Order: sequence, then C-alpha cells, then structure tokens
Amino acid sequence: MTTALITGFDPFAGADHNPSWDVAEELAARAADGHLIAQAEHTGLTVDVHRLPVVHGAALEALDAAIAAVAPDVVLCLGLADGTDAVRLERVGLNLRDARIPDNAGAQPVDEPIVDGGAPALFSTLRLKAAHARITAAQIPVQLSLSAGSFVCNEVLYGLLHRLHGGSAEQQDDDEASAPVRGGFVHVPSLREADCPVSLQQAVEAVDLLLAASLDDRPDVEHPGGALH
Ligand code: PCA
Repeated sequence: MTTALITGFDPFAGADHNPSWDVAEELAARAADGHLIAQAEHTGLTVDVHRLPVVHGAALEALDAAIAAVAPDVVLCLGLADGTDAVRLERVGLNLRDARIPDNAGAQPVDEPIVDGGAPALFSTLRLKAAHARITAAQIPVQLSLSAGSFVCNEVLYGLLHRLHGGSAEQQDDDEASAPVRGGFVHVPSLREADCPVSLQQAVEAVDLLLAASLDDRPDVEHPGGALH
C-alpha cells in the first residue's frame, strides 16, 4: 500500500472558496474511483485529503496531525496564488514569515523565522522537473517557481520539509537518498474565473502527474529549469 497525503486550504482574504481545496477534493474523488494516472502507475495507491487553516502556526499543527494520522509515503500541499496563470511547482521554502495581509486569525507576523535556528531555505523533494516535463507534454500551463511567497503557504512548505528532512540543508542532502517520504508544494491559479488559463480539471491532472512522477524512486531528471525570476 502506498498513501499520498494531499492538503488544500480554507478560503482566506474574504473569499468564499479556495480552489486548492477544490483540487484536493476532486483528486480524492478520482482516487476513490481508481481513476488517477498515479494509480495506474503505482498500484495500491490511496489518497487522503486534509484541509488546513490559513493561520500561522495552526496550519502546521494541522499538517502534523494529518501526517501522524495518515503516515503518508508522499505529501503534496496545495494553495492558491491568485493572479497567476499557471500551475506553479514550488522549489524552495524559506524560513521566513512576512505576511502581506492578516491570516484568518488576524495575525500578521513581520520578518520572523518559521523555525528558530532552522536552515534559511529548504528544497522540495518532489520530482519537480520530471513532473514539469509531463505536465508540459499534457499542454497544461505550468512553471517551476522559486518563491512560494512569505505567507502561510510558504510556512507550510518550509515546515513540511523541516519535519520530513530534519531541518538543516545538510541533513536534507544526507536524507535525500534514503528518505522515503517526498514532500512539496503546488500553487494553483484562481481556476474558476472565466479568464483563468488553467481549468480545475487541468489543475487536477497536473497534480496527478506530479504525484505519479514523485512516487518514482529514481532521482529527479536533470534538464535545465533555471529562471530569471
Ligand atoms: N494561499 C496563501 C495561503 C493559503 C492559500 O491558499 C499563500 O499563498 O500563502
């Protein structure tokens, strides 16, 4: 048995829904029917979805509880990046909280570490380049992204990698070969708006392809993915 933990977020900033949760729910529905691409490639895969609060600290506590309950083999966290026009495969979590807006509990931390004494940055351990190639081949708008921002999504990405990989950049390297649990983060665009170039179904397929790629034990593929910004 292989288990994937997928998280989405509550609505925030006055919105009435969060498309990251729509994607998580649709993935769970497809998984229940055995219809995921990842299930065709990795037999015995089940998907567990959890919704996280958009609250500093509480989001990571909810993620911890979900990891403890599910004991996943891979963790994929999803969030909304409003105003973007592609599925964004986040490469880096920063040890930084600098909130542009208050979270759903009214807190707005400025220039604080997420983990005192933690490494400044940690890298996603999903097979992002392999996934990027597959998602591009499926003609879904996708980008490798070097910043998940400095709000709750970045906090969940950094906190996840800290928990899975021991918290220092050096340990992360050491763990890479043996760590069975890959983890990372995907930002999706608004999805519902008429002018959004990515549909809900495309975002679901992109995350499905990322899951399929990341359940492969091999190291990520090495093709150029650098960006100017
Ligand atoms: N997006 C926010 C937090 C929750 C979400 O869906 C972010 O990008 O930090």
